[in-house]
Amino acid sequence: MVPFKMPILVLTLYLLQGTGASLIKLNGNGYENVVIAIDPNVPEDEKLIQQIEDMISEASTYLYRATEKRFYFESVSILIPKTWQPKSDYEKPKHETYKNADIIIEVPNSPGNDIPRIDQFGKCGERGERIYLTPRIIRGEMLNVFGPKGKVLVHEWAHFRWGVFEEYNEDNPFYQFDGKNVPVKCSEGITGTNKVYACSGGSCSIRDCWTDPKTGKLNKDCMFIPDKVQSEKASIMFMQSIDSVVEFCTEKNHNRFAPNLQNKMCYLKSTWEVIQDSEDYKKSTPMMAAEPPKSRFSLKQIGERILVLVIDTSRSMKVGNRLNRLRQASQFFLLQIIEKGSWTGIVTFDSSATIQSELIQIESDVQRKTLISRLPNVTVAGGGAHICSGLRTAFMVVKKKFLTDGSEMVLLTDGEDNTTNTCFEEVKQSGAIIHTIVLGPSTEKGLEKLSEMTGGMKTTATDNVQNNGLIDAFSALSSGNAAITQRSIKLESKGITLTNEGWMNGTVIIDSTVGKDTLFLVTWTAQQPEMFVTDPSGNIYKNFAVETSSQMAYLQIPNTAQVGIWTYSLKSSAQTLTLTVTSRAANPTVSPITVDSRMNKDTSRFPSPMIVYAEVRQGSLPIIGANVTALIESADGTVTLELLDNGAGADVFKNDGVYSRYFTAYKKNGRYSLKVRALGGTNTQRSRPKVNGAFYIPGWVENGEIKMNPPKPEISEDENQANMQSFSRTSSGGSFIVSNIPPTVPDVFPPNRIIDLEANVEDDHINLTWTAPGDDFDTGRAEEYIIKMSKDILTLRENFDAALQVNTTDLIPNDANAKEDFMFKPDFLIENGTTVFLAIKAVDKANLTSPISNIAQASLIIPSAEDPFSPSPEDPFSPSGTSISTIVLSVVGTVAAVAIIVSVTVCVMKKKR
Ligand SMILES: [Ca+2]
Ligand SMILES: [Ca+2]
Repeated sequence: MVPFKMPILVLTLYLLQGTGASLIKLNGNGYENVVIAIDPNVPEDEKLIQQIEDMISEASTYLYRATEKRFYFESVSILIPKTWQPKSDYEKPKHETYKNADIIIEVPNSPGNDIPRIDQFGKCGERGERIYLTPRIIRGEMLNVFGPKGKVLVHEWAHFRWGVFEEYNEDNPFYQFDGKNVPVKCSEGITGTNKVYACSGGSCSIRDCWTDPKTGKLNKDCMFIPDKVQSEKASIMFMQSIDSVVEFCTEKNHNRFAPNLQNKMCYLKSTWEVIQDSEDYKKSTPMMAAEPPKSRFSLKQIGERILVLVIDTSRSMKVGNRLNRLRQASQFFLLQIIEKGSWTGIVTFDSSATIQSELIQIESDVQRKTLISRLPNVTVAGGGAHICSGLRTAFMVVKKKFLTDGSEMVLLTDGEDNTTNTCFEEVKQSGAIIHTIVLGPSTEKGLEKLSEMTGGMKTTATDNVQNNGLIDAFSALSSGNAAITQRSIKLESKGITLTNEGWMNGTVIIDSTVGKDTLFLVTWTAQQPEMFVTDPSGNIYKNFAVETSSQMAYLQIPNTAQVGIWTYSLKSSAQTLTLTVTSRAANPTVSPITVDSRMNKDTSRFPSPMIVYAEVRQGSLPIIGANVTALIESADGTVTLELLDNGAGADVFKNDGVYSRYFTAYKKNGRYSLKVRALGGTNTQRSRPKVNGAFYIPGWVENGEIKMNPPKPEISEDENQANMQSFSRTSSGGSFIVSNIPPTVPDVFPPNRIIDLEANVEDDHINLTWTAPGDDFDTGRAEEYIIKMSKDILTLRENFDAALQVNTTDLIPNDANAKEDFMFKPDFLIENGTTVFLAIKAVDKANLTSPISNIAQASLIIPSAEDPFSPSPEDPFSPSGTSISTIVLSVVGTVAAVAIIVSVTVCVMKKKR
């Protein structure tokens, strides 16, 4: 194994789990409960808090104006790290945690790399995950590059809240239009100049751009440099840094020809049109006042973790050996998952509740063992379950020492209680966070609600022991506020049912980012197996601690576990075995590789599809090239899906470390749970962070003079490319409920929308490439493709069927996610300086059609030619379907000596990040 070379990586809290759990509410016109968290690695600086408040107040004014007096920031909580000096005006957080924070203030991943960014996985109009800013941006030190911090936040907010995309294109900043190279911009009225800024040997110079005689394109390092003083007001999603820019592009001034992500993802719509389609817009009416109301702030400091296990011991918990499995899982939680320093108590309930343990602060294994000894016994099992009395008693336990605000209740139940709504108000008032773990098939809605209204996690475990669901659910309960280096990281979670005497063998990779506190946990259902673990040097470990009555055993590896491949061997009689391996970061200053996963929503009504997302990252750096598999379990069995980071189908960005896939393999109504496994091999790389956020302005034209900003810092190739290593991770992605599935499922799923269509002209042919969709979104094989072209971009979007059809008789679709490549000779002359637009749809066996793809553009430019083409005698693009005479791509007229140079621009972003 190639050892992981550690660059200077600044540690950031890395958080995905529980996202979608934002606490923001739009009340009238004001956004309430926005949570901004200062990462614990940000050096203590009290002034930063005031600067964050200033940023919000500024942003609120910009937002109000940009949205025609519709939206502003009403109330914001700022989460202050535990390590910062306490102050009397700091409150205790309630439901606000680092996990559900909307904006994180982080130290940049390499010094000087102060770039605002946003995690946005979804389609046009879908909310983003979270905004990241750095202290230097908040202090106004990046003013020349990104503009005022309040405007930066409005730009990021539009991504985050309304799912709009960038209107610039960093990789391809120019495109060809009307025979000219023009900058990608929105609106077109933005003025500036195109220049090259070249530095060598310590001196820099500004030069003119030049056109490549072969392609007709501008040279690669040509940049658009905006004028400092101008009057154009749009658009915020292009360059919010320009002083005059205070609006979004609208239908009127949107540049639909610019090949940027906004046009690609949003069907050429302007950002303002997308905002107008949002739920926020629809449920609000503009205000009258010239200025928005003032934003309110609360400062909340993270404190110690306070957690109570609230365990259902009612009669129904005897089914499927639930109570013993619960003992196993909660023992594992108390031994390994819950962090040192946490206060923990235990309450059990059936028709009434009992305190099993008051709050104990975990300082060493002594307290862990004490708590374990107080877990309910297998034989305890009373009458019906009363969840509300369990929760009330848990609140009481907390109140003896602390406020209930921000305390966590881990509610374990089979959900056989429909009276939980009787204590909703009390739960809300308590300020406590309720995590629910549901055993068995119950879909009682009250439980979801408890988690939802308090920002807690929702997990589920079936009675299928082999899937290890309950232990997975508990392992997901590491603190939402602890630094990632303190959290338990799951490397493996597996189960097997042996029908005869046999072995459960396998390997686990310990990579260099983990290895502290490594634990192997084994459970069984009948008889204790023989257990061996071997480290990479061949040393054998047999000294498992055995809990015979709980049918479990665990092995703790002392110090830091050796990097490499560990093997385990369990010899057993016929029964079900499970194996779980967890560890913690090896180095308190190096972020471990993490995998976080979730579905795009918590509930789905058939036939609405769902999407699985898994983020594989080290700190903020994406890990690409990993094998990522989702296991989606229901009472009816487990479906396995390979997740892809290919920028096609469900996956919006290629190589951003977010692996995605559609899930449509619905079987029965009920509760499903998600688990994701990620394996890193020799193809795995750490990639540069995805740039998705405000544009880095290269410089300004001021009084006719060009003033350049310092060039954008880059992470060196070295740090990215050389870092290959193997790792294994397993992540629990929570649970979701599906309803309305008919007894026999018809084909209602079309092929997915193609979002990576590219066009190239090669001699007299047009070459198209894209990623194949499947029969059902990104699974299976489509039946046929329909390709259309037009000189008018809107004809393709609005009237696809009527546009000129490309003959695709010989084009047979490949399996989903394969690369498609199709070359054809158009039956017409492409005039110099014109652009043709192309789009594609896929059709499945049930004759269901995908939405129209992104629109690719192909342009012909002959540099320095006056007008080598005469006009085409007839317009082949007329939708009347008249037969088209064959016109050869040729040079007409007197300038025959001019070489024909055919080039192409493409209406897609090349996502080489
Ligand atoms: Ca991706
Ligand atoms: Ca289908």
